Amino acid sequence: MTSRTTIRSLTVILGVVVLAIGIAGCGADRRAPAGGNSEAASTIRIVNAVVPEPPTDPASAYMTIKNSGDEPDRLLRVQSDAAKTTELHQTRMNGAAMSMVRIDAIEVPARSDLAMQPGGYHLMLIDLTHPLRIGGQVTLTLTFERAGVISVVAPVVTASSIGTMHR
Ligand SMILES: [Cu+2]
Repeated sequence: MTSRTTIRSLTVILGVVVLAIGIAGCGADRRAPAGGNSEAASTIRIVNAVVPEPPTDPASAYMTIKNSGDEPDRLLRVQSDAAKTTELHQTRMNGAAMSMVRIDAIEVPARSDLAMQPGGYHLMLIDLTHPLRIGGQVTLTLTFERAGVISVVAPVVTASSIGTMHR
């Protein structure tokens, strides 16, 4: 599909931009327990984390971030064992055309849920370290401004179960 090719080249361009900006600070040392879906004693909880099986590199990841606290929080960065680079992305409408852009952070308002889903926020896993197949798992380590580091394990699921990628 040509749209996929477009996405691919866009991703390459974005990757170059990221390299140019230079993301430092990729050394999350504090490892939160990766227990399926959530993190105890935190105002931030991650549920429904999934990675639709990608036809090729890159892959995307979706989840819902639940903030039970009285303060907003911000997802600042994500690392994964499955990809050399993980970016925060947002799909936007540009007139009739859809495109995705890399964003610096995802704001999670107080006492609310933020759903990452096709057509909106998502994570982009670029330069996969191994092929992602249905039934596999991806560990995602998320760094929040207030809640700190939270790890989740996202199963690789059929792409159709979450809708078309990047739409
Ligand atoms: Cu993307």
